[in-house]
Amino acid sequence: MSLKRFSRRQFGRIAGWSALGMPMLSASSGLAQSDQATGIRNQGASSGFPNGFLWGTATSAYQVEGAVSEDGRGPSIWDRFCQTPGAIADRSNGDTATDHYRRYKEDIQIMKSLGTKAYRFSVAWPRVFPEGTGSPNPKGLDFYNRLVDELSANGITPFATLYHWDLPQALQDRFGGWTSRDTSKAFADYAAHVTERLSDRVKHFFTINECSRLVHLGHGIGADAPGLKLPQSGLNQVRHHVALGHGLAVQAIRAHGSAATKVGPAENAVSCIPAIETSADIRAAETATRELNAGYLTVMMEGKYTDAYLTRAGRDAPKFTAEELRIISSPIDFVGLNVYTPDHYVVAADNERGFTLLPFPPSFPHMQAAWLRPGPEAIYWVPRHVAKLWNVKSIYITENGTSGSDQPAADGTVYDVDRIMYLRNYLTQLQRATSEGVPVLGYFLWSLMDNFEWSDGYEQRFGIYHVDFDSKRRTPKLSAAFYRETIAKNAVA
Ligand code: GBH
Repeated sequence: MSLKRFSRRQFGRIAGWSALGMPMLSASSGLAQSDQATGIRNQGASSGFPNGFLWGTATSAYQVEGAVSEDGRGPSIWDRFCQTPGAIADRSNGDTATDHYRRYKEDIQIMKSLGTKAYRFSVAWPRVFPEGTGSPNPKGLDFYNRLVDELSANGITPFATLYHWDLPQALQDRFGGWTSRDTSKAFADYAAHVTERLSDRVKHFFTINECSRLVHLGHGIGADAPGLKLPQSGLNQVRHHVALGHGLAVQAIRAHGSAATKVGPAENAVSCIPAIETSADIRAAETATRELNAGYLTVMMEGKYTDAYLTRAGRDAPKFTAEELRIISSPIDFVGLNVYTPDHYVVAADNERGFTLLPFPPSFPHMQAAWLRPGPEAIYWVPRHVAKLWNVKSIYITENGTSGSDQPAADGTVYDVDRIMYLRNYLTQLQRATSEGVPVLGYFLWSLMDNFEWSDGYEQRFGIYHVDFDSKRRTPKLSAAFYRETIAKNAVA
């Protein structure tokens, strides 16, 4: 559907742009505009993204839905974790979040007003199986049926993530969650159930969001649910079970989905950036990418743990079978990559590993969140490394974005030029990637709107729409206008 079908007033009202006082777009803005006087071309064809590049936004169930006791949903490990004193910065939880469960229609109009053609959401396992396994709760899937139908009716393609960290608490209690391979199997059964019912309309499924974070923060340092601090051997075993869960789910989705169903992971790969663009540093960064993701993307793509990974783990290495490695490396259709920050700048080195990871100097800048160092070239290098290392032909950027200080100005608007700075630089690097042939097919901005930011509660706002968490009112930030303009031009605005 084109923007032209709305009158300016209608469009402004739906999108909330009038509140922002934003001038509306000219009718067809796909073309390069040039300054008559200077002849300088602004955003010419050479700066554009490929035709059909898929622009979207992303959210996850526990971060936006709220309605945690509605329609038979069972508790998740995040409901429980939020009750732990000191776990959440502002002592909040996702009980109401952004109330997306009830306001999804309004949110879909927001997506539409941005011009996005795709939406990545996650399915809450405890809505579908309140006890994790056993009898499904039909009302749980009803919500996703309504959501998917409403998206389709508005010309927005649904991309579903099956696990964005909200494990049914019952599985934590029964099996110790991901410390047991019973959870990997339960995940596959749940994945089969969901794909059987949604894959007539949903063609793209992501298995697990960011294995690395749920393993390390959830089971290593205890900063995320379930809040465990396992010894290295236990942690390595959890990592293996999570990878196994991914592989079993890939097989279940293939077996139960309609013919056109496509599946892949959504991973926050450890990002390794060549310090200087020399062939030696680039090679070193590739090697580092393969090694530092050994328990995640590398084993999924290669079906084996690298020798260096197993040697380093020594006696703490995970226990696994050859059959499990085959399952973990079941063929996938695409790789989803969440890219936020450069994890390491890398130089070539004459050592056993072939690389050295450089420390970040204290003056290296960061965004509102201390962990989020802006390094726009990460979104160029991560997909390039993944495409090159494993000959991947289809990549989606499944998340990218930043939190900001986001203080509304006197007129109520958030003029988030910090977020615009961040997005503009990352998208410029992404455009470099696509123009060089790195096969990135689409981009999902994190996030559509401010939401429950895990252990940071509501203190970190990642949305391009501001949410007033009392009234749940959504208001576009200036970055929403930036994104809308970028989408309309199919080039960085
Ligand atoms: C993603 O994680 C998540 O998928 C998404 O749900 C989340 O809202 C979004 O990004 C924004 O955070 O221990 O303090 O050093 C992002 C990757 C990697 C970010 C680990 C936080 C550690 C923070 N995360 N990182 S800290």
